[in-house]
Amino acid sequence: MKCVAKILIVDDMPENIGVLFELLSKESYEILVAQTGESAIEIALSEHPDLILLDIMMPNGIDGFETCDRLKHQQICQRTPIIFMTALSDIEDKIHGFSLGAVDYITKPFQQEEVLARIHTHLTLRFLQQQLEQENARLLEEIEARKEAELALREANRTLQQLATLDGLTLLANRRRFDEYLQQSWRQMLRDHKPLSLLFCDIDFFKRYNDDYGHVAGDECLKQVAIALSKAVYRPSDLVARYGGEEFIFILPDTPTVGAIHVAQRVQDNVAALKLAHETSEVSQQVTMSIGVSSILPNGHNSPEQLLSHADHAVYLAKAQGRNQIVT
Ligand code: GH3
Ligand code: MG
Ligand code: MG
Ligand code: MG
Repeated sequence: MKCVAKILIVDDMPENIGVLFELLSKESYEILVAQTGESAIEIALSEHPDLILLDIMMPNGIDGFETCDRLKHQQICQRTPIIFMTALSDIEDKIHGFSLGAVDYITKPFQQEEVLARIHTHLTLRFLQQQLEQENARLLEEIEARKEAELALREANRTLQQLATLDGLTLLANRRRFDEYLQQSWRQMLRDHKPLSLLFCDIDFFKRYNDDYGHVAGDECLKQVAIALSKAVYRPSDLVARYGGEEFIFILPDTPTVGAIHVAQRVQDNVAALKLAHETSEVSQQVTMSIGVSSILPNGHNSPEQLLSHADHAVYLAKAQGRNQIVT
């Protein structure tokens, strides 16, 4: 609660102002005065009184009703309590006064104690209302801040989740993401009655590459191969993952064997285009890959594990038959 309330007395008669001034001064209110409606509005807008005592009949300019109406249409005065103090005692005038937004209506001649009591009541109500308004605004701000924090947290969680599905070296999908996506694609192809293909790609003689060029060069080679592999697919539904050390795997939903072989050929072309020297490879003097292709039409009797083991077996055959080749 404010220490000193500011009260604006509006009356055309100096003697009326004098009486009220004396009465209110005793209560140590801060007092402002105006003798016309127009000057009352001006003072109210610049001084923001906590309460206004408003005469109605003022011959020089607008009357109290008009003054009240104009004040209530100003944003800053909208909630300022206005008490009419007037000789007009007709019930119609009282009703009109309240309808314009006044909180009280006191007729002259008035009882001093009653005026003070009413002023005190309305000031208290107004201050309580202000406190509630402030608390409300504070709570709204707090809710906004919480909403923002929640959004940031969700965003951070999403980023974390994405990171948890990536391979740290190549930034391809990792094994975990591969496992998830294989199950998901399997279910989708089962529903759609569409074929699902896998490419299992393994770098030839990569152990020797590491031995010859060092582990750091080996890592660099894996990164470049990963980029070449990503460029071999175009569909958003295709996934390239790092399966393990120098092994990569493609999940190709809605793709039959022929389509999968096409992708495998692009993989070999893209890796060949890297022209990465590999002097001790028995295949060529560059980095090459052996690729196992497997396709399946998911139904109730087969499984993703079968598809995977077929691809694995196909790579094994590719290795056995001389490497740098595609086997289905
Ligand atoms: P093959 O042609 O039969 O596939 O022979 P390989 O040497 O490629 O196969 P093997 O499985 O014997 O060896 C794989 C090698 O890949 C072992 C390791 O030196 C290398 N390797 C696996 N993971 C990484 C890695 O993260 N970084 C590096 N630099 N090398 C890796
Ligand atoms: Mg008057
Ligand atoms: Mg291997
Ligand atoms: Mg290998």
